[in-house]
Amino acid sequence: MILQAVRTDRHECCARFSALIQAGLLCLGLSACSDPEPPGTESETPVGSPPTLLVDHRASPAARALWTNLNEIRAESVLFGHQDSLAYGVKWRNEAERSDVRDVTGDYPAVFGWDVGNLELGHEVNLDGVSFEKMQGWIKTGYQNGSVITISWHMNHPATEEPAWETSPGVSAILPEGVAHEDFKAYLDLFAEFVRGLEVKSSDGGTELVPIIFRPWHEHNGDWFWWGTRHTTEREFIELWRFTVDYLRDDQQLHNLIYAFSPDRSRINVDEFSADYLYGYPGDDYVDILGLDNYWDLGHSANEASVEQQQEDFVSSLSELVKLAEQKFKIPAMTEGGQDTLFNSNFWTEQLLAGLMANEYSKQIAYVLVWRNANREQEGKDHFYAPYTGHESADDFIEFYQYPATLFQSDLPPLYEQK
Ligand code: BMA
Repeated sequence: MILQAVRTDRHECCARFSALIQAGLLCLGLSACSDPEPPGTESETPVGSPPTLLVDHRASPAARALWTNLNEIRAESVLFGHQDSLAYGVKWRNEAERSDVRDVTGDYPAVFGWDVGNLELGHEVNLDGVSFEKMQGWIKTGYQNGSVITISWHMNHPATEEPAWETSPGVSAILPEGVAHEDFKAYLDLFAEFVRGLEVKSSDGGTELVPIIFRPWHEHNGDWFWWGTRHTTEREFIELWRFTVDYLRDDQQLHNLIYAFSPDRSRINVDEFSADYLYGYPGDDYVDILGLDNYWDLGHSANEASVEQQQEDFVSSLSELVKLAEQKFKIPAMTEGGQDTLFNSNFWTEQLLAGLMANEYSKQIAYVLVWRNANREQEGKDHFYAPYTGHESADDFIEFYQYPATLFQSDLPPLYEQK
């Protein structure tokens, strides 16, 4: 039964899966294979268009191309990403076209991460002081130069306007029956307005919205955000995720979003990876990218395991993530992470690259995004994940940059064109 329900486009699209299909290993109990089309969407896909594999069956051609191309090139390469890269660095701010990554390597990241926390409060700058207007400009430039854009959201609570880290109340207040549901929808409306501002010229002479890998409600398996465990039940979390997707896709009609799910590694036992990883999983119809936030195995201050054990766990986490993603026809990615302040000067080759290149599975991770380089003067502390000029790990980072499999902006093939 299930085999009969497999849509042929899935076969055609992913040559990498065909060997498995021939071997009879696929589609045994995988819900992605049997998920029904939402009513009325299949017929709207123009004949001859690329196969639709995304949460949004009406995703824009550029968004579909991005997913398909990322899925293809991950076999050979891994894209390097950096949060807030163009907005500030450890020793600079408000300088056009600068990035600590570029200062060290001469190249920009292949993935630019941004966060829209505080957009919902009507602020002009995000929770880390980045102007939303400038962010829109950087997103467009990053896209026009061929890089990938991803957005996370440290959302204040709609009922209290308290920061993401203020854990009370949890999610129930903002679900459809909750007292703050309309406030929550108003937050999503502001996000939709921001996204609609990401309009660029398309190759056919019209306009289109920059494709965005949207990563809401991250690290929900931890207890540090109000949408996390202890403040929100698993059922509530799933409802929250599905509502968010349904609202942005169907009510707001945004068709440039690719949805990434990203639990935190610290709350996953690598020996029980799938079971722990899938806590709060909203279903294959609601997720395009299986992400993992991993600071834990890369020298997190609270991790008491030996360096060797952490590296072993790092490899396991990446490998298990890839296996799970491939079963589900999703793209695996390390959506956030790194080593705060880079105290190992060989971090890039000894830890990150060694982990990524460890085996045939870990090599299939599509991208890695390291977190932001806080401005030392403005924030009064050291909190950075990419090296800056003169930092002890800069030479090692150049080695990471030069390694053939790591892709930075100038290495990228056209990601937004369907082949
Ligand atoms: C955290 C830290 C905070 C920051 C937040 C949102 O990991 O970097 O300083 O405010 O992310 O970017």
